[in-house]
Amino acid sequence: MTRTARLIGAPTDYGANRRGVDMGPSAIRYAGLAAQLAKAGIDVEDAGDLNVPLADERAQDDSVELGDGQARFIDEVEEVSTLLADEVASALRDGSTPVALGGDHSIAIGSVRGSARDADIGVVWFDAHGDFNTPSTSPSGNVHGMPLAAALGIGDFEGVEWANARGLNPENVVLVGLRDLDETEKRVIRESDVTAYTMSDIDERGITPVVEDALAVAGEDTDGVHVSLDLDWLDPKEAPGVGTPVRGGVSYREAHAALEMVATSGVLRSLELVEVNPILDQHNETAELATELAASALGKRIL
Ligand code: B3U
Ligand code: MN
Ligand code: MN
Repeated sequence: MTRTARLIGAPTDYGANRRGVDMGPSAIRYAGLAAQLAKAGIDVEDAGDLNVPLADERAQDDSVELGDGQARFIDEVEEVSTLLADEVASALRDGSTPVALGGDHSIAIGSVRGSARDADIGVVWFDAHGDFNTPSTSPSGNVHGMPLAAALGIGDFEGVEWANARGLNPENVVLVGLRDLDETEKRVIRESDVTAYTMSDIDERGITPVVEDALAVAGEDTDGVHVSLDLDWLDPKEAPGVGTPVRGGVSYREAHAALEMVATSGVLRSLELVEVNPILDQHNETAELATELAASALGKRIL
């Protein structure tokens, strides 16, 4: 059966410390995502963009308490997450594969929650960062460094209904390609039951075995896997247009190999592309890369 991808734009940067990622959905659409997917034999629907609160109306005092810590723009993040969770869940109910276009990585709170609404899911998180901070451990207060802790209800996020993803067990969460973690965040990851593969694991074992394991762990006893692709997973040479570039990321070929494996595994339930920052990009190449990688994940074949 042909897959139908439903694009859902989440033009928000409330979770990030730099402006610009709110233009990500436009940049990715402009890079030709719909046309590329159609060329690859995937049916495409475009649900348009979520109605994100206007940044110009941002509160002056952006730091909000949550639990024992601080999270910037948490009310706006909640609003966007709630809208996105509904859109993702309804795409799935209609038999489509939701493809959320960020936006900063805080949108994952909504996409994971939406994907888990009617199912038990796993998550594969391709990222330089752990995104495992809580408001108490975060050095920045930026929610894009917290979405996994939020979805799993860790620390200050315990019992925060709008953020927690009910059908998600930490045993089915796998991080891939880590290379920039905060000290306390490391401890929170180690104390959790998630699986984390760093860039060192990829260096030692190669991308293919690592991603094979990641998909197996995420998919075990679940109804499908949400794949979250932070473009800063790639080396900044390949993906310069991201808010927080970190040297030493995966190559163009490694990224395609990984996302092609996502397609062949058959477990993909929902996908998101985040942290594309057109202001920092060169000729929209990071958005184009995001587009190509989405096509690979959704089943584009070379031959
Ligand atoms: N871990 C840091 C930095 C960071 C996380 N995610 C991004 N940056 N994109 C933090 O602020 O939590
Ligand atoms: Mn991230
Ligand atoms: Mn990142």
